[in-house]
Amino acid sequence: MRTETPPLIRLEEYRPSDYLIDRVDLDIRLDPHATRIDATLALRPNPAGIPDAPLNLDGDDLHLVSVALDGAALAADVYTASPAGLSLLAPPQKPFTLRLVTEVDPTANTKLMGLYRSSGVYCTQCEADGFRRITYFLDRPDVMAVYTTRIEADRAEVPVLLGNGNLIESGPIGDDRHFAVWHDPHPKPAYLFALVGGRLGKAETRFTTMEGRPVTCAVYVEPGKEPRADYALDAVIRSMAWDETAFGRPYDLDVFNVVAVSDFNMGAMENKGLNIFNDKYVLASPETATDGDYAAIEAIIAHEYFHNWSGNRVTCRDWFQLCLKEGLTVFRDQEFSSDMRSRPVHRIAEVRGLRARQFPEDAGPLRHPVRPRAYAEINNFYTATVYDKGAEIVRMLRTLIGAQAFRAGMDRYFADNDGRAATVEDFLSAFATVSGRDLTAFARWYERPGTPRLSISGHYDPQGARYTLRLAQSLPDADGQEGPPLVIPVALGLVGASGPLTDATCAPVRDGVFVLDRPEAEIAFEGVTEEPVPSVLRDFSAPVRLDLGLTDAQRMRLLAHDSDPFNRWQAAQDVALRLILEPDARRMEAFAEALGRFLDGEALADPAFAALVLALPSEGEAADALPADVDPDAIHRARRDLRSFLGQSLRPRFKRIDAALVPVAGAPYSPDSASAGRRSLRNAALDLLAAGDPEAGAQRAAERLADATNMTDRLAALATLALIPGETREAALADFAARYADEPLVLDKWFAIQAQIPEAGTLERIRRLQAHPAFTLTNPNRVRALIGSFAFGNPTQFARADGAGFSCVVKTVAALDSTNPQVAARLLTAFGSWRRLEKSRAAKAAEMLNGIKAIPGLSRDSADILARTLGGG
Ligand code: B3K
Ligand code: ZN
Repeated sequence: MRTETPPLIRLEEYRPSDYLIDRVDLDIRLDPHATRIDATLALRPNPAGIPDAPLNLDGDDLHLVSVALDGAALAADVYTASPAGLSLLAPPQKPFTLRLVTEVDPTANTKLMGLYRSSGVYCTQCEADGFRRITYFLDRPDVMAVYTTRIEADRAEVPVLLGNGNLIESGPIGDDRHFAVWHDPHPKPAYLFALVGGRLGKAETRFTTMEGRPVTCAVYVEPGKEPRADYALDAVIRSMAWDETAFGRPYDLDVFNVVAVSDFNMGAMENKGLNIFNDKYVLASPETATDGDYAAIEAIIAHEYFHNWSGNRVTCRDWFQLCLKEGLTVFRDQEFSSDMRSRPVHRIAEVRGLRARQFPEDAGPLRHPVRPRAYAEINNFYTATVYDKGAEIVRMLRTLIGAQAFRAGMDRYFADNDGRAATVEDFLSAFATVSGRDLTAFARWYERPGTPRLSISGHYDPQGARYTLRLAQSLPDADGQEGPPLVIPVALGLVGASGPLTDATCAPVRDGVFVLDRPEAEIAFEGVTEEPVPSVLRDFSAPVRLDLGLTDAQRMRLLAHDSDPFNRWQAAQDVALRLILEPDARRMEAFAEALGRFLDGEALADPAFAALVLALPSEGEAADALPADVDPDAIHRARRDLRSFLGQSLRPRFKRIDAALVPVAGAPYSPDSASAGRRSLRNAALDLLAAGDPEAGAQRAAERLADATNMTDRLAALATLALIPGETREAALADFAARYADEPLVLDKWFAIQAQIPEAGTLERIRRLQAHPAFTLTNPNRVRALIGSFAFGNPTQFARADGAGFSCVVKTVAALDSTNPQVAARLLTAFGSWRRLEKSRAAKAAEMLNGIKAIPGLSRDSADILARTLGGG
């Protein structure tokens, strides 16, 4: 059997469901191997559907025990049932109930979709289509029901029973068993259903909403780890307060529960009132979590909480509208984090993420519009494009119509669509209504794949004191033809020799923003008394690639004098990127001098920002900037040489920074962004010093490792040391493993650091690590830590010229595909840029990919990624 290209589901074929489900009553008896689900569904024909149509319920790997219609067992000739579905051939054309009893084995569920067990804890994951692995259902987001869930279990094995909504009843059954009944009054699609049962400890607090509703908030974790839940719990409270102030959105149940589990396919899930999290994004202590982990926990707690309105109260009509909840919710969590931390620093981090993940996706065979038009496997569309470019579209919308109209539009969207399953059109129409704008052309951002190019050239006329900018946009379609223009908000300004030229005026530029809605435009600034440097796309006002042919000197003027922090950072990045792609000794020296001046001037005033300026563009970003024939080794060498040069020539500065930022002895660790910023600058200095002088660097990093009082500094030192081959490194790695042998999340970091070492020996190291007793394919975090970090974070070794790196990843995909296809398919996306590699590497990649094609019974998840990766241009 050869892998077939899976069939496509298309947006244009959307039809309302022929039947609706108003109420779902579940009675679930938890058992490790035979959990019984007794489901009563209150159904009725949908007036918007086709009358007399058969009722086709979805199923996936289900075992049917019994089925009854309005209380009577069904005759065998009126329905068909299989593990993949149940159909009633002639259902009643009036409201009716269907009672379905199914049985599932949560322990055998390795896909981690539907009901499964993670370290003995029962939990569920239903998005996108996991509910059909629990009972037969109309498993589509536009079928919304009110759920009541009774859960029963052995009291000793499963002391905690959690469901969606509010707890309405609970109690013992005999000596050994107990039950809990949860009722969720808010109609919801099946993908938001959840239950949890297990032995869990909790951290708990109360919050009173702006409407005066008292809410009990709890974070449930493995017993003994309760103190590590405090930061997540605090983030819950801050998220609740922020959504009230920033968007006027209060919480709407009496309880809000978060549960951390250790086997989870992604980051977290926004089930109504019962968010389930990968424990990586909940558990934090200074000894085990880095500043980055704290920031991610805060962001993801916020993200899932914000879904309560953007996703749950207003959900998606179909999965094509996924960006409606994901893009919007990413935008909301970004705003939250920006308010909690430094806004410019956070914006830079967002854009780095977008460029690292979304730009390459948009330039490769897996590219798709933010609202895809067709999919074979929806779980493969939880992508950087849907999430991060989706968020950029919302951000552009706010820039275009202004913050006030944006807020009014959001209010309108929530009011008009509350309790409904909405579309992108519903979203845009709310903003069109409140702003009076026609957003038809703007909507093209949702439809057109690819990253637009924005080319800018400037001309200065000293006599007329006029500066003219020509802007042109380009985004060819698949056939190479230029498509209809996008609406691009371009934030810009002019910068003189000693600062922004505030007297220059340009009529079409309002509030610092020019809206480019044609293929090209020319704008003129008047009153320009000196030759300026244009600062374009301030704050990264649109997700485009910018061609702005500035000289290094002009860019260094922006670094020194622009009022926009984003473009100050961008200017240094642009110079560094060019130095990686076209190394040049003289320009390197000039860059080091400019960086030196920058560091002398203000490194210590905003350490987090300074650390970002020192973080050179990644190897991936350099590869992404090349048209084709990417040689990862050449990029790596050039970047290493640049780092080494900067480390040597700025050595006294880095030593000063290092000394100035020594933590106060005995001061307790705090994850706040100012403290984190100081650590990040000091660790960046350490890293560049080591790049300049590896021998001394290894020594210094080993000392830092020994002195570190928190995981941030310890891991940074280990990462620095990991780049310097030798005994010191190996000893440090061994120490680290011994010290954290009982800390799975820290061991993940240990696996990940080693997987990213850019040396030929890494593949052999990975083989050894695969045989390490702590390595397992059943835990997604572990697989991502070792194999994911290698595939996505080690460009030279993954794309080794001999193909052995590709082979290692492909073998893992093959080994994992039948047990956990979602994680396997995600690993496979590491091949997304294979066509852009130089020819011999590309040939190896193609050979490996074609090899997987022959695997019998390859999952739809992997087959879909494979077909698109090999097929698309
Ligand atoms: N909505 C979930 C992601 C579900 C992924 C399904 N394959 C988490 C989030 O984005 O908030
Ligand atoms: Zn989300």
